[in-house]
Amino acid sequence: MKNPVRIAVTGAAGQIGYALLFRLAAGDFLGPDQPVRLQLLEVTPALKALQGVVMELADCAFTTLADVSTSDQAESAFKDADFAFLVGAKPRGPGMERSDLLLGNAEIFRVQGRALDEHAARGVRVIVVGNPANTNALITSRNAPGINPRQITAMTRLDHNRAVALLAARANAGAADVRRVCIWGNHSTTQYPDLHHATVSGRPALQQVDAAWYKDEYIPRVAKRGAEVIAARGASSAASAANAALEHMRDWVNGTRSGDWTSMGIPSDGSYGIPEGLVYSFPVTCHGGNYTPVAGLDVNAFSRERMDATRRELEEERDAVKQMFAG
Ligand code: NAX
Repeated sequence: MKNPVRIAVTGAAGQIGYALLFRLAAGDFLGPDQPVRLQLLEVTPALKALQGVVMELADCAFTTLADVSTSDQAESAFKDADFAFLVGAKPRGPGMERSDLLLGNAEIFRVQGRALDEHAARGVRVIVVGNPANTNALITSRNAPGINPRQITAMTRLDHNRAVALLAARANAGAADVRRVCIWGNHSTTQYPDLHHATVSGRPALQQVDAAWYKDEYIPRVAKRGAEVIAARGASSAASAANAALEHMRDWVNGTRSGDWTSMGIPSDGSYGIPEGLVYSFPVTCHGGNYTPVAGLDVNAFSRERMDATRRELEEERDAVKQMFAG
């Protein structure tokens, strides 16, 4: 057995936390030979509920779970962390404007960015799940000057997976037959699921579905799938979100499959006209523990319009939380 790696998870007593922790502990992330230490962060009132989750983790007798610690202090949860899943965030309450949500969560990620900067391993890889995920990732990064901004990413993998699944169903194919779907932009309803480069069973996806369905049904349905789940389940996506977070991190570490890519919210390198540093979802390939945005894709007028709309929303979010950036 190897030395344990340290995985910090925030919002660990929440519903995504409940779906995520058992998979991390079972070795679904780093494999059956890699023990993990889970370092769980919650707000003080949720620590009791978290103890119940810790008991259940113990009751699984996972051979890959070396240790579990809990805390309401970010410094303690992020100590020497190799990976951090930033899931915890304030939900949007009744009567709350999007701007209130932005600022309320901005404070959480400002504090956590500082704590990561001071206490996490220098090579820590971070995924921000808590909404608004892209902008929270930007705030985290802007408060962690000692960590390479490329190591702080936002989750759009759930949107990506939804896009793959809905395309596969329409084309009477399986998810494994679908390649090169991508999500551009924000994890919000302005996101742009792009099928112009996608294939199903090796043939262009847009030759297998009609253009009106793509534009009028598919794009809005992927973007609003979260609301569809809430309407049916009475609660927001949890197991699928946990799965997506795990796959985002696993592909980052182990690589994307040959001939395919995935979608990750990453600081823009300036390509495709997206301002440098904005945390925007791009198609990426992962190899050797690193990710690389896919370069040189053709962007037609249809795509350009949508990529710019979601870019504008992210710029507005960034401008609304600027006071949270250090320095
Ligand atoms: P829950 O409300 O079930 O759990 C959130 C947990 O975070 C709570 O237990 C809460 O006590 C904790 N928390 C709040 N502030 C904290 C802080 N400062 N430090 C540590 N813990 C804190 O929400 P859940 O359904 O688990 O969703 C978590 C977040 O993921 C939400 O912001 C949600 O909007 C977001 N999502 C993001 C998705 C994405 O694709 N990026 C999809 C799924 C999900 O909606």
